Amino acid sequence: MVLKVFGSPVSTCTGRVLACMEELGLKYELVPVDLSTGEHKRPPHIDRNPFGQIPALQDGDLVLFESRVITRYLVRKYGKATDLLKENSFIDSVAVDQWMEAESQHFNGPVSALVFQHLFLPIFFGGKTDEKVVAAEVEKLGKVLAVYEAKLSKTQFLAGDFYSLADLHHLSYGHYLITSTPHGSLINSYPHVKAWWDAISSRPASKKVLGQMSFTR
Ligand code: GS8
Repeated sequence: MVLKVFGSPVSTCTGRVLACMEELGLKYELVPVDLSTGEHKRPPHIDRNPFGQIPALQDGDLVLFESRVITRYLVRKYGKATDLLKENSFIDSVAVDQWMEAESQHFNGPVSALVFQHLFLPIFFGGKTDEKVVAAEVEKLGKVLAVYEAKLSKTQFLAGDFYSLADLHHLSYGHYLITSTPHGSLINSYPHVKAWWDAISSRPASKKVLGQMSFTR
């Protein structure tokens, strides 16, 4: 039974799942869900994700939503060889948990707000970038990246000297921050963050997924 991902190749949360699948070398089918027609708010998609969002994963009879849960499921079920959760080491696995949480609690907020202001708001909602919101989010992101810089000056990747889901979870929003907002230079202003970003975004699995993530305006 082939794994099915319901989503869109340009969606950040779908991209998170696809990057994990590529990293694990899994075969999958990407089943498009068209947000522009509201397909995500109606059956059958609303039965896959009761919050009416993408992505969702179907693995046989099991259907899951929440991209960061789907990646953990995939690593636990199919990822023993790569072990992107480091579950063979209690201490390393806790470090992965901690930095996965840092991504969702600290990095995701300001970065997704900036991507919304510069990319999604103008192209999908015909809105105008609010520079006051942008300034506040840039300040928040700068503080987060200063914490990342301090950590990445001690270890090559966030959880340690090994690539993990904690790093992978940053790929899609990091990509849009760099390609679709004027604030990608924030990454470059922190040398260890920049070296980390170059390392994680140039992995073959990352390049394959991020290469599909662009919008024509
Ligand atoms: C968020 C999903 C989400 O925001 C996850 O899976 O990680 N915490 C969830 N999906 C967006 C597309 S961004 O990739 C979405 O479906 N937006 C449409 C909507 O909310 O109506």
